Amino acid sequence: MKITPWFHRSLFSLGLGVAGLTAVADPKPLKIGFAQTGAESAWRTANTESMKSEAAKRGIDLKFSDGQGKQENQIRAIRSFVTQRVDAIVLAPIVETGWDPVLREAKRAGIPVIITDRTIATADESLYACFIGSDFATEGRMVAEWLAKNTNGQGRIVELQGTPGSAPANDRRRAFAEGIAKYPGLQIIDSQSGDFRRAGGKEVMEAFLKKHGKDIDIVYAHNDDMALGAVQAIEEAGFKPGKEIKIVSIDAIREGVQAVADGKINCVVECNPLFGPKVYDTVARVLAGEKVERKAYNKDELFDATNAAAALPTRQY
Ligand code: GZL
Repeated sequence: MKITPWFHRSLFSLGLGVAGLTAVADPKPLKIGFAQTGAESAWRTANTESMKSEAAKRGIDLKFSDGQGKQENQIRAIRSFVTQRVDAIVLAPIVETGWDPVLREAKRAGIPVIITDRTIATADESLYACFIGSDFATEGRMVAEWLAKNTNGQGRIVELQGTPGSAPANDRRRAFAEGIAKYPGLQIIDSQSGDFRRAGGKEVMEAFLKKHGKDIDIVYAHNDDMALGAVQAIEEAGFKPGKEIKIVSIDAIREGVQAVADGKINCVVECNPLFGPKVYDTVARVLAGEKVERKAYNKDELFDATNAAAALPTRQY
């Protein structure tokens, strides 16, 4: 039976070394393996920065792996963390499915797993301790409601989807479609993945403009990087983004909120990436054997012309 590290550390921190009440060296730093999705967007960069800087602040020995957008790289990283006998594993899963076998290996090794950022689909809930991230379905609904209110329920929509198979792409697509279903005047006329990348958003928008031209009233982008790529494509095609073609998006990265203040994007719903502190607090509680909430959702707010400029000075990512 693996003695949980908290037991080691609390003894050391209380100065109760193996030989009883003797002065002992600092406890071994907590060793955490973090399998990050990749580096596809400004959101991801901010999330990585939050995880790395907070680990440094807390003296955590963070084993960081950049999955470079491939699930097999993340699975390989988790196996390596198990071999290194880390105290806990944090996974930001690029896609929803295919995790059970490697998470079973971590479970057999007695290493707790925290899922962050994107959810996974599994029948075996014991494979991970909890989820920390945003509620993508709520984000999709918030964008749909804003559109219904600000376009009196009329408009032909093209959709820039996120990474195929990822929870944010699946949930944002489904919830948005459900949200606009009540308004028959709001129709999605085309939908394609830009893989959450700025270049992807630009390329797909260029193709949409060639195919649909002036028939496009609205762009729904699953993240700001693709929305900003679409802004570029729309301007290069001679249209006015935010005016002739409305744009709504999710993430609320600084550049996205700035584009709202500049009138080029009409609405962004926040998806806060700065949850490093929350992750490490939760890891400590899990290692201490505490019961933690199964899903801990971050608070997300909406920015449009009424509040974007005022929000800019305090935006942290
Ligand atoms: C959402 C996150 C998504 C962001 C994108 O939590 O997984 O991936 O919306 C990022 O910007 O690439």
